[in-house]
Amino acid sequence: MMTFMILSPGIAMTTQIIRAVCPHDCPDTCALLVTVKDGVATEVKGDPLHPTTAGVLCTKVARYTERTYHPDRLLTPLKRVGKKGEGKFVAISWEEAITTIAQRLQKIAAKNPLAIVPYSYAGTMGLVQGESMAGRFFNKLGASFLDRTICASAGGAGYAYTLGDRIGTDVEQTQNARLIIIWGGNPIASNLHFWTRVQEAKRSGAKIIAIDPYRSLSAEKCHQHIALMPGTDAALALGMMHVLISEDWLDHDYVTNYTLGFEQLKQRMAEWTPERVAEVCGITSEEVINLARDYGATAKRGEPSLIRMNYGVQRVHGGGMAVRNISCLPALVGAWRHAAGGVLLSSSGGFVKNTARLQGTALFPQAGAQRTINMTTIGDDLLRESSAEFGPQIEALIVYNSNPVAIAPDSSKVAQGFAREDLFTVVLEHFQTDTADYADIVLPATTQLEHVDAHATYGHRYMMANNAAVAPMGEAKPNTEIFRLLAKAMGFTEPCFAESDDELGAQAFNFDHERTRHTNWEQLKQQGWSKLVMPEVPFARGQFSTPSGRCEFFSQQMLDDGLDPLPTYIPPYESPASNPSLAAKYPLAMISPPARNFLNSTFVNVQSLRDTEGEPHLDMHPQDAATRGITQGDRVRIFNDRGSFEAQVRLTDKARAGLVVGLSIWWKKFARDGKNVNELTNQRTTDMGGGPTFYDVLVQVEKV
Ligand SMILES: Nc1nc2c(c(=O)[nH]1)N[C@H]1C(S)=C(S)[C@@H](COP(=O)(O)OP(=O)(O)OC[C@H]3O[C@@H](n4cnc5c(=O)[nH]c(N)nc54)[C@H](O)[C@@H]3O)O[C@H]1N2
Ligand SMILES: Nc1nc2c(c(=O)[nH]1)N[C@H]1C(S)=C(S)[C@@H](COP(=O)(O)OP(=O)(O)OC[C@H]3O[C@@H](n4cnc5c(=O)[nH]c(N)nc54)[C@H](O)[C@@H]3O)O[C@H]1N2
Ligand code: SF4
Ligand SMILES: [Mo]
Repeated sequence: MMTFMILSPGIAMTTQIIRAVCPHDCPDTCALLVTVKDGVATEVKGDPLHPTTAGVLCTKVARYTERTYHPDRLLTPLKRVGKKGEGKFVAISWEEAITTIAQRLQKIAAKNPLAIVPYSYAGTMGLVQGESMAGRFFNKLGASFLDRTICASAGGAGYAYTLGDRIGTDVEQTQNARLIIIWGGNPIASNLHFWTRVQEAKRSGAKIIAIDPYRSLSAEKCHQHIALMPGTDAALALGMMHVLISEDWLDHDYVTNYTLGFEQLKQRMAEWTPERVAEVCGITSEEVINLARDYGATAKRGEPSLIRMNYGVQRVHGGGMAVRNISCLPALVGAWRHAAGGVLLSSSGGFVKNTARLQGTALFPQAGAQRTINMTTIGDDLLRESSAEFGPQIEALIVYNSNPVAIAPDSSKVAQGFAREDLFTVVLEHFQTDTADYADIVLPATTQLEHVDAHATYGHRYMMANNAAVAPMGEAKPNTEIFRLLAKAMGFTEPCFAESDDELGAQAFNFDHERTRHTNWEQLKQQGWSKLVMPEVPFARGQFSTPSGRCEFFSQQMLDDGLDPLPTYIPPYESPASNPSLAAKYPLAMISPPARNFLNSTFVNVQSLRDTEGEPHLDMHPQDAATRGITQGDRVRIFNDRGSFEAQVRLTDKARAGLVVGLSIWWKKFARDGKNVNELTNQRTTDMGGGPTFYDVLVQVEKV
């Protein structure tokens, strides 16, 4: 922290620069420098010295002070006075809020604590304001566990079966790759600092290929764009493997020494001819063959190829298998021999955390029954009665760091669940979101500028520390403090409930490991960030953290878990090929990837950012529009058996024929019809990991 006095005529102002971290669910986890003048944050900038941030922030966070000092910030606890969902509240004191909540939870817990469910995700990715004190509270209570699947669990499972921990190519190597495949990601919107390095690679001659059903902002700027149908990536990877094997682009030495099950893979791949794959994916067989040849030839030249695999491939029935199949590719051609070669899905597996201590795992009652609720199916689960199979009906839901009424699939079910009069709902928030409208009690939480935190990330390899820059706004409190107060009111006396945020920050990472030993919490707070000490080329000699230590083309664990042990293709639940009768009614596939100026549903209420996005849009191919009598700018209704929402049509061949795209995630209350795209998405889960299938949806579109 740097403090200096600036003397302007007549007034002495203190100006401080505070080291902070962007808390949002974004792989870049930027290092921030916050300028504070007389206790007010006046500017948020990227740290120029942090290698991956390099002084640049996205437009959303460059305007962070607009969010922190937003006139709609929640500044006092609120009690609902209107109907659920109506949004009518009155201010109450913290004392009344905490007492009301504690009494209600005590009553429910006395019958069965499993009827109480936490609901949280990555509104902040901080390890302190995420699941530290909250985890302790729910563990001590003996509440239901929440399976936090809404984003990355399908791919996490597919990656783990194949390669082990979520460790991949270091993003700081990107510019050295000679071939970069951006597979199911739109980095200009959602991984900006990776994209900067892609541009650098491009300038020095690298070939850049995007694989995406939609010509996204990023796909548009690549040398090649392969626009396959959603949910068919696993098949494309099988086709690539077929060509790599049949045309012998293999690194035989790498395959022999560092992989498992090549002979079985070879047999299986014989079935996946480029013609068959082309048919499944809705592309040409030349596209399949040439992609494999580009990939194989890069390796044969001794050059690194990098696959940046992202979330677009995971949000479908076979999302886990897609990640698994793609993860097999680098080992076949030996791409892992290069620092800039391989695949980057997530870097999160590199961090050494003290999760059990931080979250108080040992506090869970020894004799207590356990139950896990999958956050993806919260709609159905809120509507379930008690049963032997399900356990007790959900009676209380404590929501923090998430906005389920807007972001969870099959939204009308979610809203119906939240509207249950007998459900007790508490929402910890910065703003009166769609979810907060359904709360019995709303509690005002602090933002990143107002609290302490420690951050791991999924896009780079730096541990990060966030110092509080300013005092809490109004009566807002950090999540940790709110759970501390609740713990006290519930009579939890363990010393861990008294630990300060700084103590929690100090516990977040295990600093007694070869990756972390070079630093400690005090240093991290002063310096802001510190890189994990890890091999530059992690898998040059295998050393995968799978049971065999190899890249597992054949996985016994998958067989044991009831899955196909070899790479295969699992079709979408909803596609013309997999469900022709459904497609007769709803012929168009719909995807809803993030809009550039929003972060999931965060920032939708920041006027300047919302103005840039305009209103909810649907991108539609001119052919699909013509057959429906739809013209540019028309208001349309998008619908299926689960629900409908309205949007303004943009005719564009960015959406391939047969596909519509609704960039997301809008707050329902900012849409003219009070609805968003999740009215149409479904609660069915992925092949592995229990993840959501947001991009596995058939719809019909009509002019309003
Ligand atoms: N600006 C911004 N940044 C964000 C977010 C945000 O909301 N806004 N969200 C954050 C979060 S939570 C996450 S998880 C990440 C997401 O990170 P990414 O997955 O990198 O980002 P997206 O922008 O979602 O890109 C997904 C792309 O996949 C495409 N896609 C959809 N279905 C398929 C498919 O079946 N196959 C293939 N190959 N592609 C498909 C979409 O058209 C889209 O262009 O981004 C994070 N960063
Ligand atoms: N249709 C469709 N739906 C999707 C997706 C999609 O691509 N399409 N993407 C999915 C993905 S990848 C994800 S990750 C989820 C994201 O879903 P969520 O994790 O729910 O993310 P957000 O919508 O950003 O909501 C986070 C909320 O946390 C609040 N918050 C932030 N910091 C704090 C804090 O310190 N304390 C408290 N109490 N609150 C805080 C913010 O104000 C915000 O309202 O959405 C999923 N939903
Ligand atoms: S949202 Fe992502 S790119 Fe933007 S400042 Fe945060 S970490 Fe950086
Ligand atoms: Mo996500």
